[in-house]
Amino acid sequence: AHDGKRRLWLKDDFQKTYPRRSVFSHKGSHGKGLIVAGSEDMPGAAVLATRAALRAGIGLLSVSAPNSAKSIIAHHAVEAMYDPFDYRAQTADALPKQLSTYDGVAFGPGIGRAERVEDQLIKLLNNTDGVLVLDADGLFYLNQHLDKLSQRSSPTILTPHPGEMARLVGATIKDVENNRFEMARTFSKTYGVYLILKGPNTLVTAPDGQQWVNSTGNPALANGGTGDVLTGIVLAFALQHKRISAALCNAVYLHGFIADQLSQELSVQSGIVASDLTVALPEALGKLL
Ligand code: NPW
Ligand code: AMP
Ligand code: MG
Repeated sequence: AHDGKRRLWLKDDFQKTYPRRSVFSHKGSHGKGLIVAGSEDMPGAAVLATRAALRAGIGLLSVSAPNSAKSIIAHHAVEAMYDPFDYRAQTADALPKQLSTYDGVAFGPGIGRAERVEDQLIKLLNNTDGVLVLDADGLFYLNQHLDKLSQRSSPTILTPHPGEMARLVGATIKDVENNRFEMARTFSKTYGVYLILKGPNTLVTAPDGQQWVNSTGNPALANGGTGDVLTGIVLAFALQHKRISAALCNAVYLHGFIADQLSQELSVQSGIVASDLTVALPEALGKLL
């Protein structure tokens, strides 16, 4: 049921809220972000998130990845910088100073599920002053540390698919799918987070319980890496919009819209891969403005 606190997010909303650049702006004006992503087995997830954040207009981007992945990522995303600091290997006291130079951090795509990942998650939750985006393996250990979410004073954004959401709340995927509106609202309000519950008609929920349903996207997105692309767009938009909720609705809207444009042009819903989305982003954005 529509209770006045939930509505569709449409092209008109996108146009009204998308930030235009000032002629006096410089790279420092459009957000300084850090993406912690990738591992030896999954460098591609970091490539996708990185390329997406760059295409989504982030001002300055650094990437933290293990050395085994770094050169691969750098090859595919030359505009990013590569943080010499491997957050997986450093001690806790070294972390906050480094982190304070970023307006926002995205943590999780392709990092795997080693014990170090849980340690890093705790450090990020305790020490990040700016926007924090948690996705993929960055969500894996979060169900043990939900209490730390409420203690954060700056925006926290979670981007689970139904499988990840089920783990977060200790429910089955079926429960999530049958109760998505209520489950998302209760979760966001309880822990004070922005939640992007992915899937067809992705649902964005703000910490106050307001909800927006996305109207773009199609099964062309139903293959590996598209969520990693969304994470990059989410970070970049969160650092450029005035309101976080508009940033997230626009990120999800654009992500789906790119897929819709590509499937229309090619008359297919398969064979479009995640990296195609990053290449097609600027042209799709141009059609929305
Ligand atoms: P089932 O069994 O498949 O039907 P995981 P992941 C379920 C990285 N990647 N609706 C699913 O269900 C990511 O960044 C790297 C309902 C299963 O139970 C992560 O770091 C790539 N259920 C890592 O891989 C490209 C859904 O959730 C569970 C659902 C693991 O991420 C690929 C699977 O979730 C990938 O992005 C849905 N829409 N979606 C690369 N090129 O480097 C999923 N499920 O175990 O967290 O696995 O999402 O693949
Ligand atoms: P992930 O599972 O993290 O790779 O994220 C998958 C992305 O693709 C999310 O943004 C989903 O909303 C989107 N997606 C997956 N399947 C569909 C579908 N059938 N229709 C629309 N969007 C989808
Ligand atoms: Mg994912």
